[in-house]
Amino acid sequence: MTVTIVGSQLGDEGKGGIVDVFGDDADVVVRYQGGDNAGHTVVHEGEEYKLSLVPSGAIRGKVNVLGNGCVVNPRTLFEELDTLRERGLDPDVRVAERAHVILPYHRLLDGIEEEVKSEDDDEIGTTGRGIGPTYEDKAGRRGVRVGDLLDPDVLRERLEYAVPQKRALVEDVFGLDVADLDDPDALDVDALYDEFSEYGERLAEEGMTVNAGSFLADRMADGANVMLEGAQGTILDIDHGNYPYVTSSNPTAGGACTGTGLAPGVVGDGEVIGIVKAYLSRVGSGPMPTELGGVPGDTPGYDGDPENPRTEREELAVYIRDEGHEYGTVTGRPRRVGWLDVPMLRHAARANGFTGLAVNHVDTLAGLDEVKVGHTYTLDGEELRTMPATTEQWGECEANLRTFDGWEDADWAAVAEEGYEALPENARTYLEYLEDELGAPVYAVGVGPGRSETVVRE
Ligand code: 2SA
Ligand code: MG
Repeated sequence: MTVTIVGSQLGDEGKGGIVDVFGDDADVVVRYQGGDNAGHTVVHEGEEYKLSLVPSGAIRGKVNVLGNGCVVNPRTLFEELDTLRERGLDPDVRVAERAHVILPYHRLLDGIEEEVKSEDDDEIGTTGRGIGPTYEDKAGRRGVRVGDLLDPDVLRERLEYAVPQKRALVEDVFGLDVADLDDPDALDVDALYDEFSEYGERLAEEGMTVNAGSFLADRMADGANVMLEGAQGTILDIDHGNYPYVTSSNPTAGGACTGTGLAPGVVGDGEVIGIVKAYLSRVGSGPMPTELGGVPGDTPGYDGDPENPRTEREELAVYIRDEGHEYGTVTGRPRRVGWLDVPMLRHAARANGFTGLAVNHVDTLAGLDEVKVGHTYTLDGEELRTMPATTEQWGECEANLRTFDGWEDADWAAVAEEGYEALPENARTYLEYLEDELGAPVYAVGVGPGRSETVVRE
């Protein structure tokens, strides 16, 4: 049996808390896409752990797999493993031999390209981890795979092919002098070979590499429950998201098959749980039809000065941002916030085939008189129930809002203890609207950051 956890919006939906709740039954936790761009905080037995690559199951004594759809930075991998070991844990993490390796030049190129685009204000706002350039090399058939690290001759051959191309790109296309770079070794075959063949030795010594598909199929044949943990979200999906403001992988449920080697029927036979934040937040660039405004520097006419009269919408945005702690984990920059975007969610429900929903941050909206959602869009005088295919069209969509009566604040831990029926009635009306629109039942409701603040529906 598999359970796939997918973000239905733009990342930061609170997947971690839900993984926590549903992960108990899992024997194996698998990531199927992305790399160390997936910062999550896990609280376990009173201890807080910050991870960006290693699946959260590592903290709970599960078997963890980084699937072939992932891009793996061995520096981050071993740093996170060493930190967990120093803290007394014994993480069991396997890495797919087919997964691609993030090399220092990928990070370098990620940074350079963002810098170049920012001159025209066109940057994506990437996490700078080299994710995009690594997937580019994968598609361009010039990547280095985890399995290649175990074979020094192959590793050298791959580097000798790729590195001169990267060097030419840096020097001839971007006009930079490699000697002036912070890390000139990022483009030095020998230095890369030395460092990365050592990672290969360590992977081999610790017996960490696997043929992911058969490893997982064998475990399932023995009765294991597998949790497939998506990172980022549907609207950041390279195919189904708002291109080009996307990550370079497939967070959607299809990625759980291609990124692990489990067949579509296997994943489709299990649960696919869509994680929804009860409103919308966004880091980085791109349209947001239900945006409330109020991010200093991003919102025309608002400079962040609290003395400045704000519009009511901006006030509300600032309120929700603070209540929901919507500030970037890494940079601390304020996230853009808006009302729930239901056409976006209908798109996500279709693309992923959600069998259930988990709705988070229901407590954040408590205390508001009214809660709104973008129910449909208007584009060129026509009403749309789902997202258009181009980001330009999406940017022209006007959200048609629907208003719900707000719900009062509550003792959320007590509500979680008591169960779904203990939620304020107006909150349940809101959740039931979502069930109807998305054609999937609400399995869980997040009413706070802790595990004890998740309402699990029986
Ligand atoms: P990249 O670095 O190439 O993946 O960046 C491309 C775009 O994808 C966005 N992006 C993210 N947005 C929100 N959350 C992200 N990660 C979460 C975190 C983890 C999660 O809390 O860090 O929710 O699973 C994430 N990763 C990438 C990025 O802002 C660019 O818009
Ligand atoms: Mg996050």
